[in-house]
Amino acid sequence: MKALLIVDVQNDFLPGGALAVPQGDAIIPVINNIQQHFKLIVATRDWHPANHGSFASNHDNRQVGEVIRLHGQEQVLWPDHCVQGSPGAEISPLLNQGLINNVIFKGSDPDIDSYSAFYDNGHLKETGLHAYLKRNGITSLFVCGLAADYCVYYTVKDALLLGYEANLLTDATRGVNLQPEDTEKAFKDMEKRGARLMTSTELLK
Ligand code: VGL
Ligand code: ZN
Repeated sequence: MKALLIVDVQNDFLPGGALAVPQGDAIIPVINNIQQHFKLIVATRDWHPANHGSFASNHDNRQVGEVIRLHGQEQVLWPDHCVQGSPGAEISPLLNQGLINNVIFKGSDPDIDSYSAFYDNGHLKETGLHAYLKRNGITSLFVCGLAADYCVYYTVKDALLLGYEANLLTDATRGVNLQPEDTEKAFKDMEKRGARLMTSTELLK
């Protein structure tokens, strides 16, 4: 059984948002177009408290893009984004949400970030996604959303570690590209680890 996993298509990751992914909005019609081909759809939301340790604003003399150690984990510092209850944390109103069966919230612990939809960045706690997918007999995942070089990348890596067949929908994701090649590198690494890269057109064939 297959499922579609829509990662963090939230206002703050879209043009005009606090942590806008270049051309992030281009993926929304692509995702809307494929949803009806899945019987199970799960969305994730980045869901940070205002005091989250990934926000540069919560550290003295630190800039966005710097890497620090946060409770033993390497942590890129970000602008404040997806603050719980804020408009930026809402799923984009342009995304069709009528077919979404479950929403997984992640990143709520101020002490550790959670790029992956399955675990925090230290692999210490599960989000509940794996249990939900198992309960529903899902063995194959089709992953799309934002950002290709962070939350989508970490989600696909964990999906493979957990034994799912992982498919990345390459035209339904975009990257932040703090470094210009980051998305390309993430695509290559996912493929090397066993993910299948395909476009939505190939999926619909
Ligand atoms: C993300 C950076 C910080 C993402 C979330 O959704 O890819 N990236 N928080
Ligand atoms: Zn975040």
